Amino acid sequence: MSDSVTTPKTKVKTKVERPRLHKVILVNDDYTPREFVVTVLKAEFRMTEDQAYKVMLTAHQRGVCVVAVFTKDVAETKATRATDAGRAKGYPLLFTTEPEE
Ligand code: TYC
Repeated sequence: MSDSVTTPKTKVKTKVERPRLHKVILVNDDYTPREFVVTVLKAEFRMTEDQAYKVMLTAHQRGVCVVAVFTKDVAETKATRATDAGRAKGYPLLFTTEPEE
């Protein structure tokens, strides 16, 4: 055995990043009653009446409104549950998700 010293060819660089957060977006439609949208926002996103009303109104006026941000799994679960709550009543209410920049 020789006494040769070897230099590692690769460097291990540890990189820890926060998981990207995902936005839950409320999409406006012409059929879901305003009050029902508010009820769903309060139930699924733990909003107060005031907060829920403002989000509903923003979506109503602008077409969409960001409801909140969560990790991917939580955002997708909440968006699905909230959309299903509308579907159960026959409404086209829609919540989508998208990654934050
Ligand atoms: N535009 C609906 C109405 O006039 C109310 C509404 C608001 C529906 C926001 C969906 O995301 C929504 N009854």
